[in-house]
Amino acid sequence: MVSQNPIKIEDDRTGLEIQTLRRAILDNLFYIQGKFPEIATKNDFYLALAYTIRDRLLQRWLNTMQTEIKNDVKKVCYLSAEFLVGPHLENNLINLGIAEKVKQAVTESGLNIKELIEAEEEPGLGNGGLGRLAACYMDSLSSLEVPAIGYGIRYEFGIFDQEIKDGWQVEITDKWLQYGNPWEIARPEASVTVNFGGYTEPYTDGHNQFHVRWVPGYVVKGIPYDTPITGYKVNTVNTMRLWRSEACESFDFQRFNVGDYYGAVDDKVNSENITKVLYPNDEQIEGKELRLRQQYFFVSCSLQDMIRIHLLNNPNLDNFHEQWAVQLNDTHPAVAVAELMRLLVDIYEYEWGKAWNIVEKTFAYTNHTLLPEALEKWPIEIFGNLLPRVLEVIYEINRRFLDQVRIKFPNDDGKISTLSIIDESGERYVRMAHLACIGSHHINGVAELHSQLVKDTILHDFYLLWPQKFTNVTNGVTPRRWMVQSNPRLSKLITSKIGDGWIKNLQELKQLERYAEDQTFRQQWREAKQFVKQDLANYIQEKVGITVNPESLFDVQVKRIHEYKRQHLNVLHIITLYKQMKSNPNLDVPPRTFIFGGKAAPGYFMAKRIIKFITAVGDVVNNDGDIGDRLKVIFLPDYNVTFGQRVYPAADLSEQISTAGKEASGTGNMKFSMNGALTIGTLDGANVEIRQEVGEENFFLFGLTTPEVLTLKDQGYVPRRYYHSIPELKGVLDLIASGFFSHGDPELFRSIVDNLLYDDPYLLLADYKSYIECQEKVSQAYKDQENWSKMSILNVARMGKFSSDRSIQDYCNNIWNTQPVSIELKDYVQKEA
Ligand code: NBX
Repeated sequence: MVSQNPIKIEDDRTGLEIQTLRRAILDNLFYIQGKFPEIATKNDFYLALAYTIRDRLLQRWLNTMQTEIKNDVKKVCYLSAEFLVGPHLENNLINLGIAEKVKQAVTESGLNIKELIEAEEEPGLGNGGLGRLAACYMDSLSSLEVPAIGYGIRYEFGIFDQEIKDGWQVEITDKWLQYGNPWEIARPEASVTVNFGGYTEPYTDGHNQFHVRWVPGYVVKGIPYDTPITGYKVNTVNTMRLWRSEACESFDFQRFNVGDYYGAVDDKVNSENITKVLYPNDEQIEGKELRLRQQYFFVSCSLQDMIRIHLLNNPNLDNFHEQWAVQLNDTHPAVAVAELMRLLVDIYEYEWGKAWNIVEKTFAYTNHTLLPEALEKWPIEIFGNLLPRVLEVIYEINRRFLDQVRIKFPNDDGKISTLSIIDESGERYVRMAHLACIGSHHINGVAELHSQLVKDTILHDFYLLWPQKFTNVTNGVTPRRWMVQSNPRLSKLITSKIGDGWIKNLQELKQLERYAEDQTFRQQWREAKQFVKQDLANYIQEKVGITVNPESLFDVQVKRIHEYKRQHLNVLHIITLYKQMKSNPNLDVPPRTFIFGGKAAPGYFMAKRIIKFITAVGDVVNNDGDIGDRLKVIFLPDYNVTFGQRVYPAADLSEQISTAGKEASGTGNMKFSMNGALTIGTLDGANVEIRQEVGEENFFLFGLTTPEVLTLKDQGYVPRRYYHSIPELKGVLDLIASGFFSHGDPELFRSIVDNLLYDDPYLLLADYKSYIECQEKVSQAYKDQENWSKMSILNVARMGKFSSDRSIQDYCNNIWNTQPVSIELKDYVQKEA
């Protein structure tokens, strides 16, 4: 090969001069989109700009990959079935530190940067908190220069788009890829194959060694698609590597040759189905075989990929655990424990004990839920038919594990049955959390309270066995996306006082505390809030055609719709307030706008009915002339990352009202508070720690504590007692039951009312009084705007702990034992032939 000019980090192609940027946008429009500006669509311009930005991060990206492979440093692998990354363009502009220049170039080209940013379709590759957490962690890993790969699934259809028709949720297919994805690069050369079905058979090799061979029923190909994850103002650009499934040609051809054309096509369809669609259930398992296929597919692809990369620099896999820290994001990838054993023992011919030693030191497991209905378990039948060899490996892991249990707890059959990977209490199941615990060196919950409950309840017997494995890492969120990007006004105001160090080190926000006493600053603080509230009011007008008062208290609850999150408790308060206003027109409370957003799992009856309940109450309240703009109830359809960026900054009040002990952590709670909203919340999940940090006087606390919830349930909870003893509550429930919010139809919300009166598993009625009283305090407090601003400033000033940078630092120090590596930028020079 001949020597060539180097590919420079910046040159006439990739430079950052305004003219160079303008030329690049035009070039990409022409050479990639094949369009002149005259006929280009908004999406064409967006793509042209996106490619322009991608070109400007490629050197950093490739240098990061090369450094990590060459230096053979320990890498973090975040294994997650979901990555809810949100739109890339603006985030990359901010992280690369080129937002201003690019804006200028775009504007001078006669384009509107805001419009182009908004043209990006967000990749909805997750359900909610768990998937979004993975995205915040990827941002922090890069920003902290920790070598990392995020491995997951490239769903062709992500979380459904939500429309509201006649007040009900309607699901629409999410076609995020239809106009092209400029951020990903396919790497078909790094494809791998994954076995499914078939049977196993023993054999002895040439050295008389006994082995097992898996003869698969069919084989699927996994193709990696890489997306760059930039860090904030560092050279590190890590990779998110998502797998797409495809049929293996070789298998097609076998059938093709015998004339079974449709059979061959069938294989293709079945193989490609694996990564077709994200399961839209959160906190509710669906024991569908296809879901297990998804899990095993991406786990096997990812482990094979790690092994391939490892063997580029190492003679064997003996030191695999010294080079890779693999984090299991909940149990969705827990089959990795058995799969790595299988690869080591069957393919690389490791002796079992030696292989297990590697496996145990490789994995760590994060638990995200205590809800029994969310704990993954697979019927043995399904598991064994789909993954016969993996099930054998699990049996052997279990056999050896139970021998250990017998030593620790002699003659205790109870312990055997509670700890076993196999649930044998009825139909037999594989318990994925047990596999994850046994195969991991650390197990963590996602907030202090949650980690304690993990030890006390669902994994109690594992805790007795291995107390040293258990730890806590409180969740965090990235201040780049959730402050700098979503709330530029507030961010600039903060920076004008304390400099911009807080963006990398969120604890520096502490310096804001003294400005809480500064009247001029408080005024500026309110102006920043008012600006985004007006913006949201305009958006509401445009989206749902309702005029809201931008001066009213914006009371916001956005999150997945779930009974344990108690959106319907919020509605009980709205109805209470409505009734009070109707009977006392002069009631002295500040006007409020209640804003809801969130998707319900398509098969979750109660969640869907709660959406209808919210919109129905809104229909009555919003159209009541006596009420005017003192009370509005808005359900904004299609809550997603993009909409989150709009709503968190505009909130005055953040609703974090789950039943104590049910929300593992919550992360929306953090996003609100770091944007200056005050929280009304229970002592649940990370609320406990947020309140600790911001100070109890700056947090609206209500409701039962976790021990009180448990005691009340133990004693036999009778919700009707509350109904009969609290006249206000009775009035509210009777009004709903009368059909007042359903055009006289008492049936529509009967399921909600009856559920509350006769079961109320999430204790709404028990917490009602305390919630209403607390809301009255909120109303009183809002009247004193000066003091409200002080509380708001103190909230932001004290949120340093909840940066995902702190969480990632905790993982690095206490679980992964990994170090940052700074990336040196080098022009790429081709070697002489
Ligand atoms: O994970 C959430 C918890 O509910 C939150 O409290 C927590 O803050 C967050 C991050 O730790 N869990 C969650 O979002 N789960 C899912 O989305 C989910 C998705 C699929 C599934 C089960 C749960 N099969």
